[in-house]
Amino acid sequence: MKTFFKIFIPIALLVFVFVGTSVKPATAFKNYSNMEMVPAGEFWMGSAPEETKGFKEKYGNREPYKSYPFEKEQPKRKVFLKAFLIDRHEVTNREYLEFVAATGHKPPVNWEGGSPSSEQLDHPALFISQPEAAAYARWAGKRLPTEEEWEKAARGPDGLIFPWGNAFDPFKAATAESDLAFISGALCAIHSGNRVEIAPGDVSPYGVHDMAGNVREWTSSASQESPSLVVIKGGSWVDLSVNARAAHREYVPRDGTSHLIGFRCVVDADEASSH
Ligand SMILES: [Ca+2]
Repeated sequence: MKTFFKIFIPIALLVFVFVGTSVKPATAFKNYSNMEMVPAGEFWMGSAPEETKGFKEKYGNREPYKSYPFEKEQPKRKVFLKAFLIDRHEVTNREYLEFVAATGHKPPVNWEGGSPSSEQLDHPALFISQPEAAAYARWAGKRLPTEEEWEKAARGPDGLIFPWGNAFDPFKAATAESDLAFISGALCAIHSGNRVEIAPGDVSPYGVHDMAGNVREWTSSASQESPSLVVIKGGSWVDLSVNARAAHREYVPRDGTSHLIGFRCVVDADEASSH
């Protein structure tokens, strides 16, 4: 019996140590270095009627804007948010690859052979559903932004229509109305979008890039009427300037994936400062 315990106890300890060390939370080393601070405070959310009037006149008679509910952006109202950090750019394939490698999560379908090409590394991660984007965010110690957080990060406290100001400028963001020389890379690579931060002027008052254009982005905000639908924000390189407005919103099925939808993450400022 004594011999049994002599052998059993060390083996049991070994098993305990092995199991104990292998069951780690599936969370990456928290890295907030590529994030920008959005301070606590009120911001102007939504649109005033006079701000949508021109866009409605210009686009309201053509598909797909005939049914776009401009009036649902109203009223323009003040909303208070706590301080948070937000990713400076859309999550890239390089960043998503770390998640896939660490967790075994399935890679996006535009990665041939299960890995992004070298050209895709600094382009936004695409073909990812909203729950998958949320899983990446949890792994990274972050979360998806609410619609309110996304909109504040895009337009600043004073309610700018676009991240850079109130007038559209085709040389600033990657949209369908942009300077062609500047989005031609995306036109040649329709499943990859543009390299993040390549649009020189698509920068918000908080230093956040690509919120008007490049690819649309998931939020954590669901539709009140249809919880399977969630809000996506921002335009893309195939969208017109009307979509590039910070107040623009669309509802899409949360389990859908698209070559036009990427995402970025946020973290509460007090949580980030505790690490
Ligand atoms: Ca974007």
